[in-house]
Amino acid sequence: MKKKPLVGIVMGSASDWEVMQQAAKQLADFGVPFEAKALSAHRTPTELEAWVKKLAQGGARCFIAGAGGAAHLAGVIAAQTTLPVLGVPMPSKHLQGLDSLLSIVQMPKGIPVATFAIGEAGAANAALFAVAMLALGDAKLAARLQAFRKKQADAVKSVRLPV
Ligand code: RP5
Repeated sequence: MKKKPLVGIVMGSASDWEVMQQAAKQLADFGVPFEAKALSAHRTPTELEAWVKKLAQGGARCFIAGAGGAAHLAGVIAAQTTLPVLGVPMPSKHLQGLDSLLSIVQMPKGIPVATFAIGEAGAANAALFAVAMLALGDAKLAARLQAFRKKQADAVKSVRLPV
């Protein structure tokens, strides 16, 4: 039987998948069950609300939301749930994602969204942050996260420069 999603990954458009698949890949690598969906704060607000409710009631622990331009997706989700919402700004055509970043990061006091870097690094880091939160109550996951960090450190330490 398919495991219930612990993380909801949502993006404003199918065109965001190219970036947001980094979040999905990272969660899959850690064995964290997730559900990924394209839903828009502006174009499908009713369906978005129903999906957030469904996931929250089903036991999801946080949401990762990627959107571009006037990127209200993460904020709109945060308005509907007290679960942590992690926002990922998409690179955009005209302002290279600065519009997305400012739209996501400038939430009004009282409704927080944790905002990550623009693009692929942000998508992967949002997933790693979700893993870190879940690892607080899951020793096996915490050990996997430690091993992941060690692997990165070892890769840096093994570098031999040609001098
Ligand atoms: C936003 O507008 C989406 O998150 C996407 O980043 C951007 C462009 O959307 P499409 O025109 O590809 O549907 O809502």
